[in-house]
Amino acid sequence: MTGIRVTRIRGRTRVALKKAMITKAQFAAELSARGEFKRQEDAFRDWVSADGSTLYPAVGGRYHLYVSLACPWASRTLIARHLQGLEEIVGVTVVDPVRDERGWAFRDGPGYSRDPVNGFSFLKEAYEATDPAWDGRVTVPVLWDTETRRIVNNSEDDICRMFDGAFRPLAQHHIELFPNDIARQQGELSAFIYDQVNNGVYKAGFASRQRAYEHACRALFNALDQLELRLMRSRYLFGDRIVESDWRLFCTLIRFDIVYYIHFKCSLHRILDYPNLQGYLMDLYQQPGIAETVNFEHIKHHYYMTHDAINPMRIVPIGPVLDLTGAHGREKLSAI
Ligand SMILES: N[C@@H](CCC(=O)N[C@@H](CS)C(=O)NCC(=O)O)C(=O)O
Repeated sequence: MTGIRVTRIRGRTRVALKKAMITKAQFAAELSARGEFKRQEDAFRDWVSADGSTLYPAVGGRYHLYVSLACPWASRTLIARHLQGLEEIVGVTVVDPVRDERGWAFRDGPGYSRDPVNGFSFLKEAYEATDPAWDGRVTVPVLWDTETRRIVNNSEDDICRMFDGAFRPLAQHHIELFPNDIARQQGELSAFIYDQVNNGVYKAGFASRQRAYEHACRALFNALDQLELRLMRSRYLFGDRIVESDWRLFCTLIRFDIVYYIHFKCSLHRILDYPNLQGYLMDLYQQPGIAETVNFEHIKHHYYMTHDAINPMRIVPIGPVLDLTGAHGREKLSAI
């Protein structure tokens, strides 16, 4: 298919470019021929170890986390860091939520700052320092090693596991985010949530064809329907304990009504329309220290002002009004 259509109207030749060809898709390099968003793989997967068995021993003050508070993946690492009491052990720098074609940047602003560790202006400098030939998309989160001056890992799944595991001896307290007795079921549920929900909203939002969008969106709401049912009788995904899968789901739910419903057209229902998911979201939001990791200004400004293919005028909606601080009534499920 050329993307150019030639028609004859009253003897005159009319050449029309197909809209999809002249409109640049968001992250065009990660689109299939069918217009489906195919997320790039995480590139850096080295491991911090408690016992010094890798190049990166767990040492307080050595590693630094670069995050965006807008990003659901990065936010999960921030939550894991908080839950394990690693605030004094692993430093954090937050990037400017609004990103242009130069990628994530360090600037001073409300809730974000310049880079005190390396003095980088852009996060891509960390990628280039680690791999001079890097030409993929520069993403957050990044776990940086101040000693070897390179990225250890840019996969949020790995970083959460390291915070739960290798850093445990340094942690102020410990919450079991990956309990052994449910390892298999948790792995399966997390993979499902990743594919259908965490990445599902992106597959809907970045699709460049109607069919791809509808397919992703229906899969997403099918998954939300299943989770709504699961949470009808269970306070959290695995009973009364809050595990990593819950925080994984939380990071998408908290952005859903204010961003994904509108910006990514995930518009069959709001989370507010699901009584169990909404109560569960409020319950998690009200856990100690969690609301402090959520910055709605960063979230809204990032999505609405960064994806110019989706929202070229960069207008940030004033709503919706969310109240996540009221009574959620989920405690009663704990008593069962
Ligand atoms: N590591 C994550 C993806 C991380 C990611 O894509 N982060 C986004 C922010 S939410 C990012 O940094 N995007 C770069 C950009 O927008 O150019 C995964 O593979 O699931």
